[in-house]
Order: sequence, then structure tokens, then C-alpha cells
Amino acid sequence: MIADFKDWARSRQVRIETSLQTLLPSTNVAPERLHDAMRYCVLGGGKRVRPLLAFAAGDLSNADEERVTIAAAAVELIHAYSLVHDDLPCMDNDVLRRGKPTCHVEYDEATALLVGDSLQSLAFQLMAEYRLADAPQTQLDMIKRLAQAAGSRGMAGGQAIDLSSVGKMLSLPELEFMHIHKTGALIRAAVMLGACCGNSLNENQLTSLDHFAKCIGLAFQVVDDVLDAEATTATLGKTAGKDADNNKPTYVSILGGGRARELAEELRRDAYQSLEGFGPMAARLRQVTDFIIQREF
Ligand code: GRG
Repeated sequence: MIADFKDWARSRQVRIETSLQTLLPSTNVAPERLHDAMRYCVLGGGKRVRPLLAFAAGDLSNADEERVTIAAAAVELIHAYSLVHDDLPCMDNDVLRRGKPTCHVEYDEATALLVGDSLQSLAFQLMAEYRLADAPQTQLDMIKRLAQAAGSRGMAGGQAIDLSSVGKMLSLPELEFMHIHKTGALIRAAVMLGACCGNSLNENQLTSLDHFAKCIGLAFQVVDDVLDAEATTATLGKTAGKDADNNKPTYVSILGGGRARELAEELRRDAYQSLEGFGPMAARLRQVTDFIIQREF
């Protein structure tokens, strides 16, 4: 019997928070204001879904938790950078994130740009600085995987498609293509990097895990769209109803809320199926999947 999910998740969230506190530059070091802003955007908020996925995936390969923590921190830094840049006036132009004023509101636009740049650089510095895998080639592959996930054929590319789709009617496959990149790529990287910190998985296992990660990446976005349409700003800690206000195509605008929830359930079933070959070692991944589908913010 594995310990309660809430206790496990809490302990991993504390672990990642503590590590990020240490890994981020101190506010006593110049340039103090930039470092202060970086810490403001990363610490003390967020569900830490991507680190939870990395820790849970690490169970499949008996990964060392210290190694997973660094890989998970790197992914979380990239995620935090993406939120800071996404909130800028030239992108989504939002004023509230994680229940606080967004970076450019609290500091200024130039600082927000530099925070994003610096968080992304720090992520790759960590990936190169710490030993994450026994074989150097595995570690290089991990760095490449994260770079691809963050770049123009991953998250940044998905964001470009998102920006160009405002006011347009997308087909379901087009919407899926956008989200596989914008949201899915980094979630997929979190899962695969967590597993790569441990013993090598065989090709079949890697393929199954990658399929699992694709399913939950999409499910995460479907649920995000439902919450954006149905939850309140107070619950979400970010402005609710933004997608409709910005005339953005979403799973809810294309399918309706009910069908979008059904799609999230279908993706959960598909994700569960991909984990069958891993047996009880995938128990945590199943729990994080449930958390992603059932979350309320
Ligand atoms: C600027 C290159 C660049 C990319 C931005 C991820 C992204 C691309 C934009 C975020 C906009 C958004 C709300 C996307 C929907 C899915 C998503 C990533 C939600 C936020 O992630 P959570 O819910 O946030 O994990 P917390 O705050 O819990 O970490």
C-alpha cells in the first residue's frame, strides 16, 4: 500500500520549493532587482504539476530523488519563464498570476523579459552542472530533450500558433496540434526526464511512457480550458474567462463543456492503458493523472 497521495505530493512540493530557493540567485547578489523578480515569479506558488510528474516517472526507473529534483527544477524554471512571458502585454496581457500581480505589473516589462530569459538560462545551467544520469550521453540526450520541448518545435512554437489563432476558428486537429506543442511538450519532457534519471528503460517502455505523457499533456489543457470557462478568478489565481474574452479557440468553444470533460476522461483512460506494462511501479503516475483531471484550479 503506497502512502496517501496528498502527503506524497505535499512532500515533493516542499522538496522542489526548498531546492528552487537554493538554486535561484540570492537577492543579495547583483543585479538584486532582477534576482528579486526571478524569485517572485518562481517561489511560493503553483501546483508544481511538472515536478510531481517527474518524481512519479522516476519511480519507473528507480531514479535517485536528488537527480530528479534537479531535472524537475529545470522544467519548473522553464515553465515559470513561459508564464512570465505569456503574461506580457505583447502576448496575453494579464495582470494576475498565482494570485499575485504578474511580473511586469509588479516590476516592469523589461524586467519581466529578463526574468524569463534568465530562468531559461538557469534551467539549462542546472541540467549541465549536476550529474543527472550515469552515462554522459544520457545526460546530453536529456538536455537536448528539454531544449526541443522549450523551443520553436515545442512550447515556443505552440505559443506562436496560439497567438496567430486569436479570432480564428480552428478544427479539432489544429487545436490539438497547438496544445501538443504549447502545453504538452514541457509536460512530456517532465515525464521523460524524471524517468531518464534512473535505470534505462527499454524501447517499448519509452514508447509507452511517451504516449502516456502525450495523453496527460492534452488532458491537462482540456481541463485548463474547462476551468477557464467555469471556475472563478479567485479559485484559479489568474483571470478566469480570458480565452472567451480574447476570442481564442478552446476545447470548450469547439466541443462545449460537457464533451470537453468527456474528452479529458477518454484521455485519462488512454493514459492509464499506456501504463499497464509498468504495473504497481506506475501507481504514482496514475495518481498524478487523476490529480490533473480532477483539479479545481
Ligand atoms: C511565452 C514561450 C512562451 C510560452 C508560453 C505555457 C504557455 C506558453 C503559456 C501559458 C498560458 C496558459 C494559461 C496555458 C494553459 C496551460 C498552462 C500552461 C497553464 C498554467 O500551468 P499550471 O496550471 O500553472 O501548471 P501553475 O501556476 O500551477 O504552475
